[in-house]
Amino acid sequence: MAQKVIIDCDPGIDDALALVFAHGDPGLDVCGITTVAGNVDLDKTTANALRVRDFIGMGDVPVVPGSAVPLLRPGLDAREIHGNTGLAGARLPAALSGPAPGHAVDYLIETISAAPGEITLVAVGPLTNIALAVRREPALTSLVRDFVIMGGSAGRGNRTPAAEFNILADPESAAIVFSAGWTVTMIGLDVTLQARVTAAVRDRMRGLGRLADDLLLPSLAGYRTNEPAGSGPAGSGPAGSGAAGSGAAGSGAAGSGAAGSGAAGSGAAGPGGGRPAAELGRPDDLADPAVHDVCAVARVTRPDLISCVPALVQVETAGRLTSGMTVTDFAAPAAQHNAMVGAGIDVDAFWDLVLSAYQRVAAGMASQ
Ligand SMILES: [Ca+2]
Repeated sequence: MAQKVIIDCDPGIDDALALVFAHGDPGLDVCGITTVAGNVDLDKTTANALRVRDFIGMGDVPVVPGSAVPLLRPGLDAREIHGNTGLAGARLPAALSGPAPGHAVDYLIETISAAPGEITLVAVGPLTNIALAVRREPALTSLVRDFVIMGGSAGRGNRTPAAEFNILADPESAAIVFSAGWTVTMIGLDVTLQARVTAAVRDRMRGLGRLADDLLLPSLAGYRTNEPAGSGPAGSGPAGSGAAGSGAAGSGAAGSGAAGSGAAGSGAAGPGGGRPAAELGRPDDLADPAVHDVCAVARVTRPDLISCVPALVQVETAGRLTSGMTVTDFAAPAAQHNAMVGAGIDVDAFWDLVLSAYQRVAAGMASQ
């Protein structure tokens, strides 16, 4: 039986590609989509989720808007990567209907509580909605079947040298989520930068009709041209992040022990093979973009494709240069582990899986 998932997202090009994948994969049953401010503002992430939903024929899956701003900090977006609309290049018609009533946090609590142990929650944007949900209903951590995020990195970041965008955008929420008492499956840059859209992958997308011509290919092209040259020495965001709200949180959550983690992180490449450890955290490159969020959804339906290593992950909220860093300690005692950290991915099998899901979606669209 297909696994029920709720996808909390901030579309965003790779979010859109992840929604299409989730819809097309026979192992997944998308029962809801919640939105959060992230790549672009909440109105746009919600509108984009609705447009993608209707374009690919996901029926009446509810799209429920959530948090418009991070817990403590001013909003941080990624328009330079995803375009001003959030779906640069895509040519999607207007949505057929509006968002569902209510707030994402209520929806998450109500829906997950109504089906204990059945629903896997996949969060592929900043973790604001999830933090609010577990604060309001702490039992949520034991009511989900599983909890998977795209975010973080055991190595280096992409938006800053230390931090990945989803975590950097709302580090206090991420700190709450990682210390909530559940196991977070963290599919971060260590995995996602391995699964790139090469020219060969794009070739395999051709022939998928409107799905490819109006969404997949043009948005990937927009994504590529909008990608910052973040690999330069200065990195991209010189951490306007750090200053903002750091002292405020008193988020004892993050705690102390950063010790030793850096070193361990780089050693963890092993399990899935893949690139040498030194390359795992390298920033996105211009030629072959990564599709981060798709990897997190793939882990839900095919856990065998993405290997994970248990660890203690703590989120830096007070760092001057390292705010939003997911400090990953693979050497922590097992009793302290709060995460399964993605390390390796079978790239060929991943693309076979994703492209066959896209084929299913394209066939469904063609028959309408
Ligand atoms: Ca996202």
